[in-house]
Amino acid sequence: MRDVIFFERDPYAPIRHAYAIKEVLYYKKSKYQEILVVDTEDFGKLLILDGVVQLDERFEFTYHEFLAHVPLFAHQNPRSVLIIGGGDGGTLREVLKHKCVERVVLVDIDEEVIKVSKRFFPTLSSGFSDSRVIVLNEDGYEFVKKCEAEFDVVIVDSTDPVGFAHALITEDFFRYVFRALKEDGIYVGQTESLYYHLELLKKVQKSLREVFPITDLYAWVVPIYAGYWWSFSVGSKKFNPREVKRKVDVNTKFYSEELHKHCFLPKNFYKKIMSEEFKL
Ligand code: AG3
Repeated sequence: MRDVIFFERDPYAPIRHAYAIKEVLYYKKSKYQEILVVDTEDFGKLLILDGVVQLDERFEFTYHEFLAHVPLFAHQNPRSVLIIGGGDGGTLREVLKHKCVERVVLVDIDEEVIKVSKRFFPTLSSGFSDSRVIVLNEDGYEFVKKCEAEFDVVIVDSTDPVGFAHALITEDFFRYVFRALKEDGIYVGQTESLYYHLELLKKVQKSLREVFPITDLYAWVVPIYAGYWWSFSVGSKKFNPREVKRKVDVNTKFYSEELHKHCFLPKNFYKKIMSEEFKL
């Protein structure tokens, strides 16, 4: 069985991952994308959108824990959280671990992804039944445009920022996010690989600097994403995102106060790789 191979079709990475698969469990073209679920020998099930692996059951925690807990613990008292994308529920599951969170609005354009996750990924989608959660299937960009001083934390858990997800890394979008946040709010978004997408990352950081008084960058290793060293960009109105503001009382595999501090890029290194002259 080990010679049935799925080749990832990741058009934004100069390398292709190949997975030994056991079974194709689901395939459908939704209104927005091609959805594929396969079972593998080594990673458990994979969720694949338009040929790009979004998550695997074995290592998804590496991405979801850092995407969610870093901005939430950098905030003193996050009560209202917006997740854009994240239809698989992984980020939602982590956000809901915070007892102070009273309301989470999850806006994913594609309701099929949520349905598929409920069916094949129960360990990720468990949070959808929590009474604090409101799910909307609409365009995240358009949704944010309508919000004003509503959220403590905004998390963008999008597919690669191309196609319909590209709008989510524009300066216009960041201006709407800024307005949607309360006066001490924090934004975080997944911003691709530090190695392969550095130029894109620099552009995102530049746009964030135009909008937010505090911007920063952290990264963690996500073993299934090409480039591995995955970046998360932060825009903050008041809090220094490098500091942990509350007792870390959530149950996680990796995330901890120690790793919170560790995952931010050392200041001089951050400055160096963000400078225009620096190329990889
Ligand atoms: N969000 C997508 C991360 C980007 C993956 N890109 C890639 N491998 N080229 C993940 C969704 C999980 N909630």
